[in-house]
Amino acid sequence: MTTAIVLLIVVLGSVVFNMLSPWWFTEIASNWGNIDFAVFVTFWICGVAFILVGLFMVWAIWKYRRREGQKAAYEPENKRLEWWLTIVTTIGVVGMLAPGLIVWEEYVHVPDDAREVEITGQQWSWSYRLPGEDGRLGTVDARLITVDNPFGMDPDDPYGQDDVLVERGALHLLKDQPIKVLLRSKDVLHDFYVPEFRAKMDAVPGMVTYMWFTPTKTGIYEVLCAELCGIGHHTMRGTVIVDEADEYEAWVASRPTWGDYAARPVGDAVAGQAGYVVCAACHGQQGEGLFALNAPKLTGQSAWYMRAQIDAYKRGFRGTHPEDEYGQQMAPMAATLFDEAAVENVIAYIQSLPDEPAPATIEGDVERGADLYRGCAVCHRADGSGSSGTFAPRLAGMSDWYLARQIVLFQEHVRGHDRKDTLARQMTFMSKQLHGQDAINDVVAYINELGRQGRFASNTRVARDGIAAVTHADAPAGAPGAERRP
Ligand code: HEC
Ligand code: HEC
Ligand SMILES: [Cu+2]
Repeated sequence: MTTAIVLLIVVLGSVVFNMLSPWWFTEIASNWGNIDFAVFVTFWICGVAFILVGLFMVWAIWKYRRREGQKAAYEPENKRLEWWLTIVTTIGVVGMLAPGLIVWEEYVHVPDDAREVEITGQQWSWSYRLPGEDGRLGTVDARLITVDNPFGMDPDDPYGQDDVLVERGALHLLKDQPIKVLLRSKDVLHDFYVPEFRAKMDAVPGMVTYMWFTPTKTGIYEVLCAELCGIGHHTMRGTVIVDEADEYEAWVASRPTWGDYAARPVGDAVAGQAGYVVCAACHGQQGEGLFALNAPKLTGQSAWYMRAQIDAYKRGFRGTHPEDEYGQQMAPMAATLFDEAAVENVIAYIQSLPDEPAPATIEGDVERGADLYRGCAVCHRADGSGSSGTFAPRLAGMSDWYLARQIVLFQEHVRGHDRKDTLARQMTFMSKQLHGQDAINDVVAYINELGRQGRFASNTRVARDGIAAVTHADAPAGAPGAERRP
């Protein structure tokens, strides 16, 4: 009797829960309404079967409960009942499979007017490549990937020159324009998924997979990775913005092409010295950082990271939030570096300055810090030297008070307030693993320890992990990419 009541509660409870539950599909923003339809059909068929079987079991347990003097009858065969069950189950299974097959047929046939976008997954971020005016993506090769050629573009392919490269930040798409997504992965399995678009597909290292969809609503959408891809998997978010034509065209025009990447001026330290005069007022004559002016040490920081941060200030990702007191001092300074050459020159000068570990000002429990730092090491490396592969900067030997303050800014969404600033938002997820100021001090104290030991080579030329660990300058003869750089 108790069993029957418990079963009845389970059946009715499940139905009520599904009707009242706040967890439901997000509002759809693509053409794939029929994917929703296929899911609904499955949901209803399973739901009805679940209720019928559940109630039948409740009824059978109650009706045929044990009674004095009553014996069970043994009836192994019942042709009529078996026919009946076979037909009903077949209808149910066909009902669930058929819509899926019809939708899949559509899903694998890309319409002729679709535009291509290439999306590359890597631990733990997304990057994007759009064909330029010629409408054709240039060839890429994983063996050509270096710090200066993060997409592995073939420098000899003329189709690649006008390809628009989006290494960090948001992907913009044009509303009502069918998109064919080509998916690549640099390391392990990932899966590109925007819940509002419904469509998703695995990115598999060594091959190019595809899917298509048409965005139908303007808006800002979050990209998820739908394939468990390592310790930072939950932080592998991205941003897709669906625009009307005007905004879309303006965005495409504002992003650098491979031609721009390849033609990026080489920094001239001598020219940069004059530009650095302004910076020295706050960051110190030797780039050592001035605590009194809240300006961190810059020497020893990698070029790609300083370039990205100056860009972040220029684009308003940093230094615009009302609570970003110190960032607001830096933002107008970034604006004085008015072109790429000015940026590259001043970075080259900073890199020519001596790199001494910054003095430790923060104390904490180093042992506990070492424990906490284990989660950080997957991106910032065990020695705190940073990695261009994960876009995580060098921490060891840098101004500790600045690092501690940045962690708080990440936690409070001051740094990373803009949804397009995807990498700062990734750090927000990580920063929340440090509960309380003590934890922050402990981990920073451990980072100080790494800096004091100076156990890593200076970071100015640290290349992408794993793949092609050479930059053009360091490449030994015959190394992949060594002689192929434009
Ligand atoms: C008015 C003082 C001031 C001047 C001048 C200044 N900065 Fe800064 N800079 C700051 C402050 C303060 C921060 C830290 C902001 C924060 O805490 O969020 C900063 C941060 C930075 C960062 C980010 C470092 C990191 O690890 O994220 C870079 C890069 C940088 N400055 C480069 C420069 C360069 C290059 C110049 C010269 C063109 C310059 N700064 C001039 C005050 C200044
Ligand atoms: C999933 C990769 C990842 C992990 C794990 C991670 N970080 Fe970061 N971290 C980043 C990225 C990417 C940035 C640069 C953000 C940007 O470009 O704005 C960053 C930036 C930072 C900065 C700012 C440095 C500067 O010069 O401005 C600090 C401080 C920091 N991380 C500390 C930590 C600590 C402490 C942990 C461990 C609790 C950690 N990170 C774990 C990816 C990561
Ligand atoms: Cu992933």
